[in-house]
Amino acid sequence: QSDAYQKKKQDKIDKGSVFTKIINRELPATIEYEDEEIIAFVPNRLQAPVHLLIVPKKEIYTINDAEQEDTEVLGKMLLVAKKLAKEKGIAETGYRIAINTNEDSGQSVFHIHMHLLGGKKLGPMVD
Ligand code: DGP
Repeated sequence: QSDAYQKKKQDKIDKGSVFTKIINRELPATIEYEDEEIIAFVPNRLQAPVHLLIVPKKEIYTINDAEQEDTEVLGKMLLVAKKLAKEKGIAETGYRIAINTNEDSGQSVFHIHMHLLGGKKLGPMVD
């Protein structure tokens, strides 16, 4: 990681994640799913006609920071993605699930989130 990225990342971690603010209703968002452990909402910048973020309420910074005890919630996030894909009508046409990690992926929020993307023919995974 570059020094600049590392510094920005640490600043964001120290401030607390924007997703925790959404969970605590300190920031508005269009929430599409919520249970005790997981929330799903529409991102503030759509990258596909259907785009949702599936987020564990536990503030895990990156997948690198996930631990054995997070196994269950990480698995449940996939099942929430599946359910939302069906509800949004993209289960059969197709969709992509992605988790960005650190600088080369462009991760900008340091609270694990699964992107659910669909509603059009998606471009290549890597450009
Ligand atoms: P990533 O690049 O993987 O870290 O994606 C961050 C995602 O979070 C991106 O889809 C935009 C979204 N996002 C960032 N800040 C906010 C916010 O304040 N509200 C909402 N709804 N989404 C946000």
